[in-house]
Amino acid sequence: MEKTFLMIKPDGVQRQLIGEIVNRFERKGLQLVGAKLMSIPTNLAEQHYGEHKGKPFYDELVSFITSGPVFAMVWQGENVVELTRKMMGKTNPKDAEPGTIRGDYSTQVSQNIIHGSDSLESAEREIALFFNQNELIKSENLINS
Ligand code: DAT
Ligand code: MG
Repeated sequence: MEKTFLMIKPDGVQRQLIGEIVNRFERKGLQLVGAKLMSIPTNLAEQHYGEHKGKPFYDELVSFITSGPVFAMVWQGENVVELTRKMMGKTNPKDAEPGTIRGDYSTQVSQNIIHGSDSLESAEREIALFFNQNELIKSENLINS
């Protein structure tokens, strides 16, 4: 079954939106298979956002994502990468539709509440960066899979 990496960023944690956001994915019928509240060390932030190194917003991005606790999660479901990107909304909350997470809770691209993997390849890479295999629930141990 397909998996993706989702992370509530420091702004979302600080604004106490963890429950609200988790609720959306649960109601949709996706399966949570790993989660932790954590602080991101700078070297992990740099690996996670490596594709953006050299861009004008890179330094701000790394300092923002390390500025406070994040809620890192792995979710599983059919077509979960594309589906959760849709539920998150466009990168810039100004372009994100109402009803999406970014569309509903954010106004600024630099504080857009949530990260989600954008492809199967990045999902695999990001899950491995943030979680050990033994921190994830195996499919055979899920009741409704
Ligand atoms: P996404 O998070 O939708 O995958 P991305 O990978 O292009 O978007 O960028 C990663 C993060 O970087 C994004 O969530 C917010 C920040 N960012 C992107 N473009 C930006 C910009 N033009 N100015 C400031 N921050 C930006
Ligand atoms: Mg991205």
